[in-house]
Amino acid sequence: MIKKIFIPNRGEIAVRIIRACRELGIISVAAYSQADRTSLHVQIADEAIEIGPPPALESYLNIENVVKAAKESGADAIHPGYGFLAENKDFAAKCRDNGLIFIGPTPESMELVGDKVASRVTVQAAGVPIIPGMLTPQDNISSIITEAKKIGYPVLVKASMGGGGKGMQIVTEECKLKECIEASKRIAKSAFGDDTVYVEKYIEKPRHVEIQVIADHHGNAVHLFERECSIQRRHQKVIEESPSPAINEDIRRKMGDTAVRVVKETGYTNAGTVEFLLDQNRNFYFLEVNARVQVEHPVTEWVTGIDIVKEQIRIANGEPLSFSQEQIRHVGHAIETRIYAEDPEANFIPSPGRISVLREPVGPGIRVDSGIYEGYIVPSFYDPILSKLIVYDSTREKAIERAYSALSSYLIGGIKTIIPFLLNVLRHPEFRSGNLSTSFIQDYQEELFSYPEEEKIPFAALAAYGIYSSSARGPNTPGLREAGLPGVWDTLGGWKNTE
Ligand code: MV4
Repeated sequence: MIKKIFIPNRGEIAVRIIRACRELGIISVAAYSQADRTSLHVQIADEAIEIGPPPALESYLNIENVVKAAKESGADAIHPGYGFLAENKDFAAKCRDNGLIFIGPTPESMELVGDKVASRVTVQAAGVPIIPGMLTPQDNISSIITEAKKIGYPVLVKASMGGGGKGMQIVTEECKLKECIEASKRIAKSAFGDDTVYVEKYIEKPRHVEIQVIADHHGNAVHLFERECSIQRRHQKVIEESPSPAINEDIRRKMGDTAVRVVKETGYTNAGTVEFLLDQNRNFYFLEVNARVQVEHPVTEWVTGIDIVKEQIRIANGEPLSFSQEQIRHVGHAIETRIYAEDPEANFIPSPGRISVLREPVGPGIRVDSGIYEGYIVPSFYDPILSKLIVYDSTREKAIERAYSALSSYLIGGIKTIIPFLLNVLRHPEFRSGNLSTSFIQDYQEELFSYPEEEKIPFAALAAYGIYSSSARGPNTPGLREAGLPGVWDTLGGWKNTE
């Protein structure tokens, strides 16, 4: 029985895991780098252990330091969260070798699904639809040219070890293929140390639709329906939702069943995500498996009522799934907007610094998974995600309105965030009509990257609020109300007071 969980992660996901531990009566141990000594997850965990200097390679990514600290803490399990070591098979193996339960898949299944070529061969053999193209990469250029002719243009050249689209080259005619292959090889060699490439049919304006799956160690595997994740900027998701406006019950069932087949064929256990591309004719193609809990898991939790992190812990405890496929329903609509500390008016450069004012939205159908607090200093060493706003309502239209309203009242002062950009997406007519694709942001960048002056909360109001909010200035600072003035919050909407 797991009694203490070590969490070598940070920010909102560490806070999220700590909350699940608390609800299960399990002691949580926060691992933190020297840069995170004052972070929220360190403050709310039952215990905390420093694991190294600020650079991730010397702390959150340092397998020796993490395993050593986990053993010293007396933990019997490790929840890796997402990012850092979450999909590192050597780390998962090291945990097992040191008698620590890794809350995630086995190292063997992690290795299989982590190898994009091997996993494509495995799932194709099981009848899972993959993108038409080369099943296994060939090294000589002439075989790639022959294959491209068979596939038919446009084709896409991809790096075998690629991730996040690095090295991808769209080729519309044969005369361009050779130079594109060479370009892709150069990029792949420098980025991944491996210049193996392959070619497949280019799917124009696809949607990214993924299926949440979860499997125990007793042969049970289920899916928790889909998430639409097409709103991405440079392969970074910014808005996710469930259900997808693009699929009906028939496609939902087929994609879900296919995802479960992938899980069973690869021997995958615990929570994972099977990614698909959906083309404009609603055909879906297997992309890859993400062997971790995803940033966007809360949208699935809301429409199914299932706590995915708790279920992960139960499975790691050797328990069977708490539900059968027949018992899982999806009701309503959930939308997640990721709040990044980036300046959308300066090409999304990171915006670290002190949060002088924080008012997180509250109200019916509003969840904020947050890793920040008023007065917190956002460090510059790590991924700039601050929090996630997840809203729920009975229909997509209502959920969009709720997301827009909640986001409009989400106040983070002292640093820049992408909230103005997210508001632009939420009010864009093509988003509201559900016409999404992975090129959405690129297609509408003119409108999405423009920020009308009249819509900005005047800095004076923020500064005034900074005076007003006692937590930012000490208990005796006169507030606006005490001075007989309407507080900025009297005029802008409902907030939870973080004091
Ligand atoms: C594709 C594609 C179109 N056709 N493959 C991008 C990174 C990796 N996840 C796979 N990606 C794509 N593969 C074919 N044959 C378009 C993309 C793609 C994409 C996919 C999912 C989410 C966002 C994307 C953004 C750009 C391109």
